[in-house]
Amino acid sequence: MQIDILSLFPEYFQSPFDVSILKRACASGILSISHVDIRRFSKDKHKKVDDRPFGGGPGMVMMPEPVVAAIRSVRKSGSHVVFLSPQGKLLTSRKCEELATKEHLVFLCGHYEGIDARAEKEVDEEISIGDYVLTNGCIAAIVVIDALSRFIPGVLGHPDAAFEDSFQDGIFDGPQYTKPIEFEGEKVPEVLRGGNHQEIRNWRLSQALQKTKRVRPELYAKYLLEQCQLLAKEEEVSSEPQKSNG
Ligand code: 4G0
Repeated sequence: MQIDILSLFPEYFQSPFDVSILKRACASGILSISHVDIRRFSKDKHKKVDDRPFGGGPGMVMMPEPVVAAIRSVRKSGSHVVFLSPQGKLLTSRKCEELATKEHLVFLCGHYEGIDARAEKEVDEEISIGDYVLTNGCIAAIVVIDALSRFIPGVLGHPDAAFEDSFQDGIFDGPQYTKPIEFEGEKVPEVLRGGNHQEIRNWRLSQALQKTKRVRPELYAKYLLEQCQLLAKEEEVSSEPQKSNG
């Protein structure tokens, strides 16, 4: 996958892609990340890229010319342009899965109070990583790229790993344990050491449901609803009259 990151601070992106899993993905060529400094596209002699909002208000707004020119400098047919903004659609695991199938992603990282509304015609999708404001969109872009990379084939060691993790089925994972068997008086639960895989699955599911219910009641409710709908569907299928050939 080719990724172009358009920002005012290319230096933000050095270390996150130079360690561990993302470093390997870049080195192997699965991921190819380039940086574009939006300031390069300023026509102003002082390389200005922002100005005060018409009508008044706090902060500065990014001017449309450099933003649009930066996007057009990398856009080709099949490009998908994502604008990171607290006013975008909330990022989900499903969205990451979908983004991971694109051939060319362009991330626009805004600064200040966002971008001139007329630059938004070059944007395909506005995404938020959560309901809070950051000083600029660079960290949001790093979050989205990290989360979607896990769904690109070859990035994780095991091809199913991303799909087996937390959130793919809408609830948390169960608690994990490794060595030692006893730590500060607390033992690894007996069931995990017993080797009965059905029992282990059931225990993990029950633990996961308890924690999800406690920490994220709305996720828990959604999960229960989906399970009910699945059951109802199975019921429908198994009670259908058999088709005859005559
Ligand atoms: C656009 C993303 C960009 C508009 C970017 C701010 C949080 C997120 C920015 C604004 C960001 C997020 C209207 C303040 C830059 N902050 N939650 N900051 N406004 O994904």
